Amino acid sequence: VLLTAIQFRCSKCAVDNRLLDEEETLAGHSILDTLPRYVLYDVNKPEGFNLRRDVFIRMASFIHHMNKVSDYQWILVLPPWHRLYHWRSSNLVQDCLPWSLFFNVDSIKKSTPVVELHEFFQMNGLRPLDAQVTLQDFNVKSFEQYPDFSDKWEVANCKDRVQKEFWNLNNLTFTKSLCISFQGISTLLADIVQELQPRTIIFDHAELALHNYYGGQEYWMIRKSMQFSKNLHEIAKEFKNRNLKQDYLCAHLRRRDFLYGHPSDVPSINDTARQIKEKLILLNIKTVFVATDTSKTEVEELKNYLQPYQMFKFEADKKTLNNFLDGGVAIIDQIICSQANYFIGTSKSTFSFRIQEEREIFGLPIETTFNSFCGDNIECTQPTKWRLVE
Ligand code: GFB
Repeated sequence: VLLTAIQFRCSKCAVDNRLLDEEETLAGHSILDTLPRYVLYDVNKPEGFNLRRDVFIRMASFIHHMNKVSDYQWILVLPPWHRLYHWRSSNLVQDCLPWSLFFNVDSIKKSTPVVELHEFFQMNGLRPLDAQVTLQDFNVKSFEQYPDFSDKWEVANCKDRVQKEFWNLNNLTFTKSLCISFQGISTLLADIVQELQPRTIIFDHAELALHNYYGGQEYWMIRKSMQFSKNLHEIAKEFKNRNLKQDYLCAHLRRRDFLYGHPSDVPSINDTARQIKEKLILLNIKTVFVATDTSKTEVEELKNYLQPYQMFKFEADKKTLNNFLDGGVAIIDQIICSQANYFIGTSKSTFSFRIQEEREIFGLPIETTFNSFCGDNIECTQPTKWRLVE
């Protein structure tokens, strides 16, 4: 896995220069008609890792739909993880990372036909993609005047800049490029494919396509297949064996941009400690694991406030950070939180939502899972309980 990750850098993406011969025929049909077709996608740049995991589920649903309604076999190309805004270690190269660095791709493949981008290149060669579709909202003004929630799409003038180079790959080109105003669920993308008849297509701003049925059977089937990689599980296990042999509560404190993005959901450090202590007393637990994106100073401050309780935080050593990067360290935090006796997350954080889902998959009692911090002096509502559906 590591080797794949290290070898897989944008500049070195292995591209098979051999183009399939269009003229090659099989029983009168182009041989290309017998080959699988591919959907690639990308997401709005500033979006974080855990929203992107959700967009994958929507696109996987779409691929399932395509494989039901189309004569061709459709495969989803996993978009490489590329320079996310929240990955703050500036000394690390965090470009074009394969999913196998973070996920057990074999497990994903059991639920959905997917390939990594470099596998797609091996099959497609340098052939330009048949279509690039940039999804965009319908005009918001008209939406306010005439609220219209119907599913719809139409080819339109491009509102914003169209992405010329995905993931810094100048060898990924397109035969045609268009913008489509889109409102609806991800299976509606099938109508666009039906219209364009591409063999290969890339959707940009795939986050605009919504879930067919959020929290339904298909959602959970795909979600369950998104297991983290064995290497990351192993590191989390070692940390737990060393530090968390007893019952522990996990607190996910999302701070940084949430401090101004969602100020009423983020308590002060002092009040965070108060809310944690209240639970520790109630549950008779003595140990806290903290997952957070905040500064070392605030972590130390929290540790002091939490005394006499023991507080642990995962600190990656150099080797772990170099191998698994900021994304891997965040996942290790999530794994440890998903196995805690009790979890308190940050309201509205998709990082916390994904931990809650993982705990549902493990079948942990719901009262230990769907809890979040409240802002200072605010009586807040607790998170919606999205229960697993088999
Ligand atoms: O995952 P994410 O989409 O969750 O983005 P939100 C937050 C990122 O911050 C994570 C880091 O993917 C990590 O890289 N991070 C947050 C953490 N909490 C932790 C933690 O406990 N441990 C570690 N190691 N890293 C959304 C963003 O964030 O917030 C949107 O996706 C937007 O782009 C919005 O900024 C306001 O849902 O919390």
